[in-house]
Amino acid sequence: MSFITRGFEGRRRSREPSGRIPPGQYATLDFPVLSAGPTPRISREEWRLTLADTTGAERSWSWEEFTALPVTDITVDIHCVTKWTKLDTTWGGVTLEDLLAGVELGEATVVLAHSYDGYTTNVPLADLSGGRAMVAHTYAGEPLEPEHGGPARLLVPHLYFWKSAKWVNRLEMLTHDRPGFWESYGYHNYGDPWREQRYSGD
Ligand SMILES: Nc1nc2c(c(=O)[nH]1)N[C@H]1C(S)=C(S)[C@@H](COP(=O)(O)O)O[C@H]1N2
Ligand SMILES: [Mo]
Repeated sequence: MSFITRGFEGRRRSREPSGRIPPGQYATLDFPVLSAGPTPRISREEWRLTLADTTGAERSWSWEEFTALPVTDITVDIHCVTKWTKLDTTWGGVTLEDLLAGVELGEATVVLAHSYDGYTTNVPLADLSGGRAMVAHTYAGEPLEPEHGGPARLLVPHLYFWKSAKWVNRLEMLTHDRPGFWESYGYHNYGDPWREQRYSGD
């Protein structure tokens, strides 16, 4: 009799189909919290989301106005540059398409997202179209927790997760690209996990 050791792996690996895990990533069931600083506590009463177009004109939503906008639910995989991937996360929020409806985009090509903690990140406007991005206020059917960006965060799941600004409060339309926080510290300007664009030069 022999012990069958075929298939033994010293390290437990994900049984997920490898086609869903971008290069260099591993799947996790945890939801790690990654923030550059302390979690800002923003009450729904004081919360506002402001959108500034390229002319400098602004429009803003209170929590009540924002949550009255049409809600879209999505299930997506998220990929952090620190190498964890979390499959099948479910979110509810307002797609950028719904948010930008009626906004004069002019020559804008990029959105610079600003957050309550001072964080910024830049995302091409094209990547926010087609229902691929939202300002999310719900995670797994519950109000988004402060640690994960609540009351609301940007969610751009097809790019590395640093592009998904937590505690977002301002979306600035730009005609010329400008790096955000991590982008100016050497992270890739675009951040496609499938092309492993972790750092500038990748
Ligand atoms: N406002 C803000 N947004 C942020 C960050 C941050 O420090 N501040 N960290 C980014 C990084 S590097 C990652 S990986 C994700 C982590 O999100 P999580 O804590 O919900 O996992 O948020 C991104 N959004
Ligand atoms: Mo990150």
